[in-house]
Amino acid sequence: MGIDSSIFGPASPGAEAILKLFGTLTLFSAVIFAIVLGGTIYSVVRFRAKPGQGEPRQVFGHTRLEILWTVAPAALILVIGVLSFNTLRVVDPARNGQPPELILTGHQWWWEVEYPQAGFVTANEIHIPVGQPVWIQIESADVVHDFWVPKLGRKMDAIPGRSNYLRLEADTPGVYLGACAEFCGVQHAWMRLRVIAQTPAEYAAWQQAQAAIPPPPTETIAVQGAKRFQELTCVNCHTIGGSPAQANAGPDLTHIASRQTLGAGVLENNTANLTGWLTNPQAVKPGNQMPHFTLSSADLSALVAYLETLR
Ligand code: HEC
Ligand SMILES: [Cu+2]
Repeated sequence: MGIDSSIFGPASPGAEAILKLFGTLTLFSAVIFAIVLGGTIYSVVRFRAKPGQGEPRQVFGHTRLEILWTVAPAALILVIGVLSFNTLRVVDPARNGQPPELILTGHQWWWEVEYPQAGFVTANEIHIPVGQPVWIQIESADVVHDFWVPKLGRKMDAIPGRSNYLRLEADTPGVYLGACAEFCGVQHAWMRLRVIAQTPAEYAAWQQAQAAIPPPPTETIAVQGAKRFQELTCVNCHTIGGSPAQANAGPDLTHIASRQTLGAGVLENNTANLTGWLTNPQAVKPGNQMPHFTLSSADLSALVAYLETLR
């Protein structure tokens, strides 16, 4: 899972603008630091008290110096202000009523991802077309969360009862790691997400696959798993398209097998880890909102077989 997520490798115009501003301001600070430290060292050495020397000459008020140390910082702040506003124009442009491509809702401790136009819901994984800015609407189902994908730019809070918008864009195809950046409870650290930037053709194919209802299972064990899913309490919290399960206290599982991770990034999505999750989600991600059911081993393998058909 070692995906590079460093702000020093920006992959969007917004992230590039932020890094550039950061570099310039660090340079300013370094110069000021050198001037102050250099002046201090010079004064300490040059004006050190010598034996037999009395009190040094006292100076009260120096108009020229006072003007200088008022005007210089004010000019510096003005320059920083102009640079910052220019950066803001890039990272936070006006939306002008454009509809969001997707609606992202923070839950303790996972992300619900809805594509309203294409008409489907997924979790912990955002797909976008590469090189095309998309607007995302950011919501919260419970407490304040914060969406942050360091390589793709600025952060944006997810606040209950308030819609925030962010323009998301990636310059190159790839997987970008993101995380909740506002402490939101015990599993805040495992509230990650991935942004997957694809070519427009791949993106369209992905959308089409996600919007489709997966075919009913045919293998006996998977058929049994589908039945047990409806009989157990799973249906009270999860949605599976084309089945009676239509709840959203937990992630939508319609295409769970097509996703890269389980538990908002805590596990790579594969058979062993899916089995481990269903065996005891509380051991994998302590305190998360899915209870430990102590499933029989027959139920466990049937459920895993079924969920793995949901591609
Ligand atoms: C009380 C609500 C609740 C019930 C009941 C429940 N789950 Fe969950 N489930 C959740 C929540 C919440 C998560 C997300 C946990 C997290 O990542 O923090 C989850 C996550 C999952 C995941 C991982 C999905 C992903 O995208 O990460 C699977 C698979 C899953 N549940 C299957 C089941 C099955 C099978 C059952 C029935 C045996 C079940 N769940 C019952 C709430 C529930
Ligand atoms: Cu959080």
